[in-house]
Parts: sequence; structure tokens; C-alpha cells
Amino acid sequence: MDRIVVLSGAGLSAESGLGTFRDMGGIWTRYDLSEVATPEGFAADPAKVHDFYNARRANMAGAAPNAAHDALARLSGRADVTLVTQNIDDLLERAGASGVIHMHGELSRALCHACRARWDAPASMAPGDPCPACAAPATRPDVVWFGEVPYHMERIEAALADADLFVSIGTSGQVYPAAGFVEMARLSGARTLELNLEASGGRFDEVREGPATEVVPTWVA
Ligand code: BV8
Repeated sequence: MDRIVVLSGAGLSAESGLGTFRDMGGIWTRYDLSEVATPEGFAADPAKVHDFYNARRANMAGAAPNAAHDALARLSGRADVTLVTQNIDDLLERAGASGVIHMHGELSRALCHACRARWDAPASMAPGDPCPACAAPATRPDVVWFGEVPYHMERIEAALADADLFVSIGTSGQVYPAAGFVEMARLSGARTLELNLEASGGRFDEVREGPATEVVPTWVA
């Protein structure tokens, strides 16, 4: 049985109404990422950063998984499949997927800068909220900002080294280290497939263009 690594990006959740980043009207065309998705931005204006993530958390709560999430949920839990996502939403879990690796963290989780405790984030966070574990007013969304080390890299790299097939879904391949995964998979002998609205221009053996709700269920079936 093929050992499969799937990497998803914002295009997986686009048809659920969650914004992408670099498409027309994308999040990074409306916000300066250095102000809302870096540790420096958070240090400079934590209220602005919390507002940014509180709005996305509300958007996520009002969204529903789509047919692509449902299809990946059917794949998940299989011993030979590793689901990696750059997305910080919980739509794969709400579709029933298990063992999803959120390399950029999760919007539904909070983190304490002081003691590194993690817990389910409230709907709205604000500067100075006390940590439930150590009471320090050092809480933040549990997401990986630019300049921070992504989560679970060892586990992801081990899966890529062992993969027979690497499938990239709905990502522009602009952000590292995720953008380098296709090359890592190729070097370990895996076949590579891109499922995307439009080809990202990355080096894939095969590209299937179309909306995720069409090309992902067709591939999973
Ligand atoms: C790190 C969480 C060291 C927060 C995010 C110069 C060269 C190379 C690298 C760098 C460099 N300068 C700086 C870096 C490093 C930097 C980086 O890559 N910068 C880029 C901008 C050049 N990376 C980092 O800082 C990372 N950390 O490098 O640490 C290290 C490295 C390795 C090992 C140890 C240490 C940390 C990066 C994480 C940043 N956090 N998100 C949040 O979400 O707010 S990243 C951000 O971009 C998004 O969150 C998203 O996860 C990610 C990727 O975006 P996409 O998902 O691809 O979305 P995008 O809009 O770009 O594309 C949408 C796609 O969907 C398109 O392809 C479109 O066609 C498709 N689509 C649209 N609709 C549909 C669809 N597909 C299907 N169906 C549809 N309906």
C-alpha cells in the first residue's frame, strides 16, 4: 500500500468561506503580515493581533467543512496516510479527520508565552488574559508566525523520507519550509501530485486543476 503524505493549504478551506492569503482579495492583501503574523508585530500591538485572530476565529466558527475536508477525513486514520496542513482552522477535525498535523498551529488553541501551557482558546482573546496554568498575563493564539519554527517538523520530515506519494492540495507553495516538501518527497523517491485551482508552478509529476471540492473527492475515491 502506498505511503501517502498530504499537504494542504488555504485552498482546501476556500469553498468553506475561509479566506486564502495571496489570491485576489486574500488576507495578506488586506493586512500587513508583519503587523499581525510575526512575534514583533504581536509585541508592538497585541490588541491588533488578537483582533485579527478573533475575527478569523469567529469566521471559522461560522464555517462548515466542505466535500474536500470530508474526502480527506475518509483517508485519515489509515496507517499509511499522513495529513499535514498549513491551515490553522479546525475544519478537517470537524469533518471527522484524526491525527491532523497542524504545522502552523491551530486557531482554536491558545499558548502561554511564559510556561508554554496550551488550552482551548476562548472565542475572543485580549492582551493580558491570564494563563490558566501559571496566571502570567502572557497568552497568545497558538499559531506559528513568520520567523517562528513550525510545529512537528521531525515527524513531517520522517513521513516525507518514507513517502511513496506526496499530494499538495490548495497551496501556492510560497511559504517555507512547507514549500520545500515536494522536493524533499521527490528526493526520497516519491511520486508527486498537485491538486489546485491553478497549478502553483511547483515541480510535480502530475497536476489536476480544479476546485478542491471536485478534485480532492475524485482523487480520494
Ligand atoms: C521558518 C500561520 C525557520 C498564521 C503562517 C526567504 C526565502 C525562503 C524562506 C524565507 C525567506 N524569508 C523568510 C523566510 C521564512 C518564512 C517564509 O517562508 N516567508 C515567505 C513569505 C518567503 N517562513 C517562516 O518564517 C516559517 N518559519 O522558516 O522557521 C525554520 C525552518 C525550517 C525548520 C526549522 C526552522 C514559518 C512560516 C509560518 C507562517 N505562518 N500561517 C496564520 O495563518 O495567520 S503562513 C501563511 O501562508 C498561511 O497561514 C498559510 O498557511 C501559508 C501558505 O499559504 P497558502 O495556504 O498556500 O495560501 P495562499 O493564499 O498562498 O494560496 C492559496 C492557494 O489556494 C492557491 O494556490 C490557490 O490557487 C488555491 N485555491 C484557491 N481557491 C481554491 C484553491 N485551491 C482549490 N480549491 C479552491 N477553491
